[in-house]
Amino acid sequence: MITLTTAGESHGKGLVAVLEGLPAGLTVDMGAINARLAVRASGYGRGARQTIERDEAEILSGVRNRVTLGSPVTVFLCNRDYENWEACMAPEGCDVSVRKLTGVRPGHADYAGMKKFGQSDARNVLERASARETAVRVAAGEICRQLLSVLGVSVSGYVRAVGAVEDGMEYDFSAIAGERSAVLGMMDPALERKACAFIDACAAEGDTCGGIVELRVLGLKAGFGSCMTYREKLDARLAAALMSVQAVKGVETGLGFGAARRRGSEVHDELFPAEGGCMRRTNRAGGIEGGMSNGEELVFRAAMKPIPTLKRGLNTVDAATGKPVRAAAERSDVCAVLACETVCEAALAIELASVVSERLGGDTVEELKSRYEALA
Ligand code: EPS
Repeated sequence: MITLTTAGESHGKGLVAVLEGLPAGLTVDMGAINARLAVRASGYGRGARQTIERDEAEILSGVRNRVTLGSPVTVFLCNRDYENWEACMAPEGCDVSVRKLTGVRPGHADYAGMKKFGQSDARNVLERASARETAVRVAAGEICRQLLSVLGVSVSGYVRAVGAVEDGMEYDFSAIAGERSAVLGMMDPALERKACAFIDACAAEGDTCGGIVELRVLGLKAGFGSCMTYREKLDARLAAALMSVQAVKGVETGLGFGAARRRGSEVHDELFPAEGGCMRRTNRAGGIEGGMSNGEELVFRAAMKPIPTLKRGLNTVDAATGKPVRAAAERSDVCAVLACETVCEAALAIELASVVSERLGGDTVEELKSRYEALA
C-alpha cells in the first residue's frame, strides 16, 4: 500500500509530503517533478501569489542518488512568501492579531472550520484549507506517476471547460498526452481564446470562475479494484481522490450523469470477438465495470467551483461582531482550472499507485513490474 501525508500552511515555512510504501529501485526524475510544479502554478487568470512562489522540490529522505530506497520519501517545498508572513505565522511565537480574518468567505473553509475547531480567527483554518497544499501533492503525484509509467500506465488530462465555455469533442489519449496549450490546457485554441475572454470579464468585475477537467489513464490492465467490498471499488476510490482536491464539487466517470438520460442499449459497451479474446467499440463505462478496471482507458471528469475569494466580496457576517459585511477579499486567483487539472492528475496517480501496490505488493520496482507483466 502506498500512503501519502501532507502538511504545511499556505503562509507557513513550507509544505511537506511523506510518501510511504514506494518500492525500492525507482529512479526519480526531479526535472519532471519541477516541470509539473511549474504547470500547477501557471495558467491564465492566476493571481499575484504565483509571482512570489517558484516551487522547486527538495527531497529530504527515501531517495539516494536519485533512486528510491523503499523507505518513506519526504518532499519539501519552501513557501517563499513566508518571509512576508513570519510576523504573524511563526510557530516559535508571533503576533496573531496581525492579518486576523473574521469576514468569513462564503464557499471557503472559514465558517465551517471556525465552528469545528473553536477558532475566533479564520486564519487558523484557512491556512491549511488553502489550495497551496496541492503543490506538494503534485510533487508526490509525479513520483507515483513515474512508478506507474514503469508499468506502462500513463495518466493525462486537459481542461474541458472554463465557466460555460465547454469543449464537447472526444480526444484520443495521444492527443491529450501530446503538446498541450500552456495558456489554459484546453485542446481547442478558439475555445481557449473564448475562455480567456471570459476570465478577463470575471476579473474586470472582481469575480472568479471554475471549470471542468478530464482525466484519462491509459495502459491499466483489467482487475484493479474489486466488486467484493464497497471500499475496494476502483471508481469509488478514484472519485474520492478527485473530490479531495480543493474546489472540486463534482466527479463523473465514463458517461457519468449522461448515462442516466440514455437507454441501456446506448450506454453499455458491447463485446465482440477478437484475436486472443474480445474487444469493444465504445468505452462509455470509462474503463470501470463492477468497481474493477476492465482494461479500457479510465475516463474521469471533475468539476471545479469558482474560487471563493472574490475581489468584489460577497455578503457575509463578521464572525467577531455579528454584523453584515462584505467577505474578506484577500489576494486571489480569478481562475485556477489548469492548476486543478494538474492536481487531479496527481491525485489519480497517487490513488492508482496505491491500488496497484495493494494488489501486487513488491519490495522492488523489478518485483512489481514482473508481477504486473504476469497479469493477463
Ligand atoms: C488560496 C489563496 C491564494 C492562492 C492560493 C490558494 O493565496 P494568497 O492568499 O497567498 O494570495 O494563490 O494558492 C496558492 C498559493 C498556490 O500555490 O496554489 C486559497 O485561499 O485557497
